[in-house]
Amino acid sequence: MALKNQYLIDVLETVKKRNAGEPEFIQAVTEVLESLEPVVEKRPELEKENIIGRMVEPERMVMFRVPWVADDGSVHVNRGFRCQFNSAIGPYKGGLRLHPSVNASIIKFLGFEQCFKNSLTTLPIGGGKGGSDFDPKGKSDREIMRFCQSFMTELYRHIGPDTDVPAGDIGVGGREIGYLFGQYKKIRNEFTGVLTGKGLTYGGSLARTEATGYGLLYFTEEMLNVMKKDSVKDKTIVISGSGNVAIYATQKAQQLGGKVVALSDSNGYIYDPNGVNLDVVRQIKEVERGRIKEYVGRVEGATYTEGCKGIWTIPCDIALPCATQNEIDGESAAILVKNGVMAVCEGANMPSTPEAIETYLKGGVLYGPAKAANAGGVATSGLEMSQNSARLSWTFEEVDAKLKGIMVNIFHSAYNAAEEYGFAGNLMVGANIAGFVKIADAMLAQGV
Ligand code: NDP
Ligand code: 2IT
Repeated sequence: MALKNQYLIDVLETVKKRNAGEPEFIQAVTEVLESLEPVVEKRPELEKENIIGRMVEPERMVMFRVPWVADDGSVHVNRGFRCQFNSAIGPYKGGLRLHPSVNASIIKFLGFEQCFKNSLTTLPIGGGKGGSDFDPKGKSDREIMRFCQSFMTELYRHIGPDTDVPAGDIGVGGREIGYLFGQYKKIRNEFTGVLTGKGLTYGGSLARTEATGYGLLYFTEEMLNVMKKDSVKDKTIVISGSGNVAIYATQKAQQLGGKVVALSDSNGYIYDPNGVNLDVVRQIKEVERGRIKEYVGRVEGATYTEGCKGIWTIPCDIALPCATQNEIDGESAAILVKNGVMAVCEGANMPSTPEAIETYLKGGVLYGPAKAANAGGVATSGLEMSQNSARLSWTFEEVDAKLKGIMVNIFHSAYNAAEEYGFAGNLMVGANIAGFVKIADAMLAQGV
């Protein structure tokens, strides 16, 4: 889909020039600008006030040194980031990623997408993202703690419960949030909801751990109900990754009667034709922090294959990428379509390349884009913020019911916006537009 609107062409040119060498960021911006063409054509004030030009530039990007001492006494330095992308509709909100691949491009693409995702939730949260190129794999608990303390020793001056509220993402779960929170509290002498995904004994919300995976399935179920008069029940499902999102996507898929036959990590994938045994996966991943290949030694009939891309060659009705960006390319998408996949819903952020998305759309596959489909995590983070502000806590059932309501509503917002702007059935265009409009209106109201 090539841009025709001159204003959008100019904005994209500037983005490419200003962010040369940042392919993921340019990829994320290009997709959104292509979707926004009909809105910009319809609303001339967006160009007059240069809303899009302002939206593609983060409000603030901080980059900092994170020095830490390993158990053997050696001294290491990593690079930390926090990208505060847009605060038009609320304090910056978004996760922290710890992975060796982290760089400015990845943090900016995640921060940019987060703005639209957070807007779709209807909660008052702006967009941001952060992280570091620190590799948590193979590190001891003490090393993780010292790294998190050092990271927060700089980050604390940029965040706050009404300014910027980080949470987890790849490599950041309950353990890391605990260390980060502890350090923030020490430095500021304040007990506040400055992070979400906290433990239940110190302000965390029930159902936040499960929220992204559960939300993904609530979205998928609604999409199948409305667009195919069908459901997750009895479907064969392939899920990539075996971290937080993949595990709770598997749990909810199984509760809805689906059969999850494969999971992966960055080394390879397991295939279990009988349906994966989630208790075994959770023991390996959550308790032992082990590798997914250990599954085959514990469950009869399962096989392991090296290399993570091969997971998309397994025939399935529903594919749920829940690992990382660009994990499904055009070639993998073509195999999924050839094998008769009915729906692809994204638990990970930007897991499909532009070629993959084009392949789904041409192949008539239902496509649930990340910004909409994985918004359940941050939505529940928003609910955690509400509970912290009110100094109370809701039951699991209350939070889960709100999460479900939000995901069903997000599906309909995207579905309706797509229809309104002449792209009926295209949830990517619909989600981008629906997320955009609220932020744009807030920016217009607040002046330049
Ligand atoms: P985890 O760290 O819990 O798990 C990540 C999983 O993805 C692991 O199985 C990991 O394998 C795999 N993975 C990570 N990087 C790569 C890579 N470069 N190539 C192949 N596999 C990889 O993270 P989450 O489950 O929290 O996050 C998964 C995805 O979901 C991410 O894209 C994240 O941005 C997105 N997301 C997360 C939300 C949340 O609330 N946590 C909310 C919304 C989206 P390995 O162990 O080998 O590295
Ligand atoms: O990508 C995401 O939405 C997240 N990692 C969750 C962010 C959050 O603030 O809960």
